[in-house]
Amino acid sequence: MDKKRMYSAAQPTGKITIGNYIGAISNWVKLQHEYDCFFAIADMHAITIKQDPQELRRRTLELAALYIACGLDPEVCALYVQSNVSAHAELAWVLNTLTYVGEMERMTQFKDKSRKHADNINMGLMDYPVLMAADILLYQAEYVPVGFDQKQHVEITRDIANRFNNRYGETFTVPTPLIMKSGAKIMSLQEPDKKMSKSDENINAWVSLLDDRDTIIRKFKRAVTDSDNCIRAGEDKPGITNLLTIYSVFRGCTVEEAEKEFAGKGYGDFKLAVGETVADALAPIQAEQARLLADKAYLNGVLASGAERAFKAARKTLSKVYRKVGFYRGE
Ligand code: AQP
Repeated sequence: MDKKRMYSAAQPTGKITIGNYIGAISNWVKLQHEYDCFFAIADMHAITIKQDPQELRRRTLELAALYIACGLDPEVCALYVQSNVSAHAELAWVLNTLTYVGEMERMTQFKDKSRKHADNINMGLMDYPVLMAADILLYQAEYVPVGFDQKQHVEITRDIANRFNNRYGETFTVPTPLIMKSGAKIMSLQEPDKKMSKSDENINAWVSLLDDRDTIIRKFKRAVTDSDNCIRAGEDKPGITNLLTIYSVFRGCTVEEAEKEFAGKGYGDFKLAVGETVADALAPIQAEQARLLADKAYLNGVLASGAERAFKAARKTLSKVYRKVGFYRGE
């Protein structure tokens, strides 16, 4: 039986954090053999915020190397750069005509980013969810593994897909967001009621996959917790809960097991252990990324064949869409 399709992506903006890793990339690695996977580097989404062109190019290649270093196998899944497959932009245009301005204005990420980038509330920022809908629907993906923050965007993708299918006949698979029970929302180390975000200006709020050992340990030592000195998870303890979640993912245990391991210990020892565990787990990923970046020809080859595979799948959907909406293709 054919494998079910899966699509996901991350933006080459800033430094990929352990939030992106836990909420998204590490799950892609686990699921890659079970599904027919397309994983993109979302550079077209990235430019909805001002980017330095040279940096964007550099970060795109770095993210490709990081995907592979984290365990994605380019022989198994299609790894490619979003802008290399023009069908993403083409389908987004059609889907724009089925999307209402009011819906886009209500999107949480749009509201957050408009506040953060008040000097650059561009159409692309508002249209971000429609481009994301195009990304997903092009591949007829059944599942989209994302962190909690992207759930709303997958839901609007479902609405747009249903709207298209109702108006023009069955065309798109309606996708389901795949959100893991644990780790779908890793919180800021400085404000544990806020999502960890790679564009957070406070560098102590996030840990990058590429931070060195000392930096990682220092950031965890500074993590904001609470004053009752009891290591347990709970809604009343967002800081400690976040650290327990991070520890359990990198240690490969459950949160309950982590709670038992640290029962009776102080916060200082606990934070140090979290920092050391994360640093130990990231060291081989960092070494592998550096090794891959030294072989640009290999990375270019991976991205070219990934784009070719993506293009083939995308073209099929786009032709169908163009036919359904009535675009003249020569008769
Ligand atoms: N804190 C998080 N916890 C769990 N998952 C997360 N993701 C992001 N932050 C967390 C998931 O990572 C994937 C890729 O995210 P993205 O690159 O598309 O950007 P984003 O969701 O906007 O993440 P950031 O880090 O907050 O980026 P910036 O600061 O550039 O906006 C997605 O699946 C996301 O859910």
